[in-house]
Amino acid sequence: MAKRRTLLRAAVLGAPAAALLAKATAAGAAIANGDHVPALVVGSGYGGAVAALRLTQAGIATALVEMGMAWNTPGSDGKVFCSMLGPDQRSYWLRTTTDQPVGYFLGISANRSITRYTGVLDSEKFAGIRVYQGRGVGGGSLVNGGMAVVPKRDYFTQILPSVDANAMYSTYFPRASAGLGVNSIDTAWFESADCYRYARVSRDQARASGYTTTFLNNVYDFAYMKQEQAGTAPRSALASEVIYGNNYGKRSLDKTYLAAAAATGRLSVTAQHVVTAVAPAAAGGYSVTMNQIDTGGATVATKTVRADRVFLAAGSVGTSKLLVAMRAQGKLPNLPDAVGQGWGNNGNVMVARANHIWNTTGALESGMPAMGIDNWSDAAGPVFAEIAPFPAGTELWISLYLAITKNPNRARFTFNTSTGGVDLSWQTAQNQPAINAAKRVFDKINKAQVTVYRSDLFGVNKVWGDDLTYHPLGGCILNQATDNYGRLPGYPGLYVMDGSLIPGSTGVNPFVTITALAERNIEQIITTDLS
Ligand code: FAE
Repeated sequence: MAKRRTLLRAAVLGAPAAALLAKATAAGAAIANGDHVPALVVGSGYGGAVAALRLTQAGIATALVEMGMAWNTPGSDGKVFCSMLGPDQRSYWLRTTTDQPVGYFLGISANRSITRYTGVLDSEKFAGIRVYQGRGVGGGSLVNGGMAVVPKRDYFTQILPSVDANAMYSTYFPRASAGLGVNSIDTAWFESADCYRYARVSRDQARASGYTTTFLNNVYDFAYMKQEQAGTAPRSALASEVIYGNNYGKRSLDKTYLAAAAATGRLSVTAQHVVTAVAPAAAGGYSVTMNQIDTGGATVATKTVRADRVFLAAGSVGTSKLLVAMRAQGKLPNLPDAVGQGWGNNGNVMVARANHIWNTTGALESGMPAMGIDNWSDAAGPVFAEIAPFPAGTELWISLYLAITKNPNRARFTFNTSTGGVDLSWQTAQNQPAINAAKRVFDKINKAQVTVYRSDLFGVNKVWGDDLTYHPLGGCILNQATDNYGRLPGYPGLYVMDGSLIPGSTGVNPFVTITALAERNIEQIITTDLS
């Protein structure tokens, strides 16, 4: 335990640990066709990073395979990532136009042409929803807003009743927060900083309309942000950087869990490899097939390796799609029906309000949100609304929100025999409960403030951003599709580690829950299956 803490602290603070990750990711470390490894982790987001760290610390050589890029090499502009205001090929995963979550301005498309490239943000389109996901070594941590929110305990016990909440709140949430490098904003600084004027404006309006607001912890280094605001450090959060990556300041997983795993000397990281199949191997363990891709997305090699144990951490969508396809193709035929079911969007809906001309939100907006409106206790429509930035670099008189609601609707993944792909049954209309709940809050704020909705940002005359989610959850639910620790029944040594375990909703931004649950599960798995 002491060793674990030391490694994590070193990783959060240290550039040398990042260099070790670069070494673990170097071309020579990549997995080769025919390799036999003790443990293989598919995907390098929260679930994968926790698995990689705890397995390597337990002495197990671990191969991590990630479909996205390593994101450790600057482009011709000297930056690893592009900003929100100047999206280039680095922004999107294999698209020729951007697909911005707030895709319109004054009803006109704000998207632009880009070169097709394995960029860092995927907008994966299903019939009724666009699912935004990070692609690269670090998964969603590369692109997300860094908000590190522990779910409300009574809601956690509702969504995951088979999990001991005492253990979660006393051990695993604190462990996750420490490992992620979570920090709190200096509230006095918040009150004076130009870059949070937008949040103060929304807070004051919410409070004046009868709502409670709360500060949100983050993994972005707030001490660094202070330096950005003071003009003494290169800007990232204050240079409109978020969703396409942050060049500075953010403690993404490559700087925390993954760097600590690399520091053990037992981790290899193979980027730009898409896992396409997992099946029991005749010689024992699992045969894992993957396509190595170039930056245009074309397959340049196919590799098959054998792993004694496989930890699926490809995210809610990635893991669910892979398992549903493997069951349909007869490679993992005994997976239970529950695999592919129970998917939800964490009740996500976006909305914006137009402020009065005298109520400015400021030209400088930190890309990292620091405050939310907490109306979760409203039984008629619980809402936890993040006060989101709109960092356009100019005054726009806009208050933007990402509302997390308690939408009970769920969807399932099914294999499509004609396309060979996996479909998601979610229909846009299933998000109506989210709109209804958010509308209760924002109608009341608009009424009290004598303001109106913006109807030009999500389409023409469209108030609600209801066809997208940042928070895919479920598809392989704990204690239903897996046992109570993520083991897939009938397939010893095959585990699920990521957001697919969580039944469609956490009531808050999900990565702390995903990380803490992964910490709980991997501890049990190492103790009982690997010792
Ligand atoms: P995830 O982080 O998505 O990692 C899965 C990894 O697997 C990815 O790197 C994939 O590229 C990789 N992968 C998928 N399929 C394959 C395959 N077949 N072969 C190889 N690799 C594969 O999964 N959450 C918060 O709590 N706070 C926030 O502020 C926040 N803001 C967000 C903002 C944006 C723009 C987005 C997109 C998400 C945000 N989230 C936020 C959600 C959060 O990032 C997400 O819940 C977690 O990243 C999910 O973690 P997982 O480990 O499940």
